[in-house]
Amino acid sequence: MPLTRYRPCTGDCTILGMSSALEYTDGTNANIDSGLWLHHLVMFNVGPGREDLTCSHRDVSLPHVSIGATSRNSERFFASGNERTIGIFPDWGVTDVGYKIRSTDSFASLIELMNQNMEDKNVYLTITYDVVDGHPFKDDLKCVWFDIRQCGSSEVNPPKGQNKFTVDYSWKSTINGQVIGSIGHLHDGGENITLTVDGKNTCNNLARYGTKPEYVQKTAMGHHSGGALTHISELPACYGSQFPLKEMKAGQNWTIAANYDFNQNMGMKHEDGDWDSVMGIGIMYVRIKAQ
Ligand SMILES: [Cu+2]
Repeated sequence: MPLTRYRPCTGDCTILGMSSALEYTDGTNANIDSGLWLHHLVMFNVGPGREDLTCSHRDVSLPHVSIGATSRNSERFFASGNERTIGIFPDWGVTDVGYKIRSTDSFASLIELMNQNMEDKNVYLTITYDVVDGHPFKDDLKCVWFDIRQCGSSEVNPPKGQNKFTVDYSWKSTINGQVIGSIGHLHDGGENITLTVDGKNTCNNLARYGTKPEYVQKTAMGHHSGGALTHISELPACYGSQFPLKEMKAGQNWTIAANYDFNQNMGMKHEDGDWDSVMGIGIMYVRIKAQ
């Protein structure tokens, strides 16, 4: 479901952080324990000068087409799965840069929600911004989107008969900058996401399961009833000392690897017993120095 043409401010502003959630009409949390999933939210910024670096070499990029744009006039800058990662740059120790929104920008989103109940439910998708007016900082942030099915559906079918496997994607950098941190997205069964630069590891997002009660189902529900009851509840961001190699230079080779092991944590299953498709996404925020 695409949603287009909204923004957190009129005129210029700067985003310092973001998160997303689902709420019932009375403001309470709508989550897996009551059968409600924030399956995916992908946010795009559309406007002159916007470019999605990891897809702009493609004439057609599916996610961008889906919101009525292209990878040469829009860029993905935030996403959330049901783990509902909070990315707030000052919490990462970075207080002098943010993502600059211009008066010519507008936002669009791809949204997929899931209700495992037999009856309809009314919920709100919420997006929370930490935002300041204007452009108080000299530098800007660029978002670099890593994806095991890049410029496509983001979904990969697990290799038949394999419970343990890795899916990866590499990108040759076209920019110079400094990474301030990264967030990621995995599906159930995912162990971790690693990011490497020229073969050297620089981030390991370890998935945690069932660390909050709202991520544990009491009974199996709906069409995924063959799968697990305990789901990914946290995929912590990489920043600071957990992201040791911060320099991004044109020509470097950056790789994301999503490691899955259904023997450790069950994935989602179809009614026919096959594992559901999986994802591996890394969203890296890179400081671009003012000229
Ligand atoms: Cu997903």
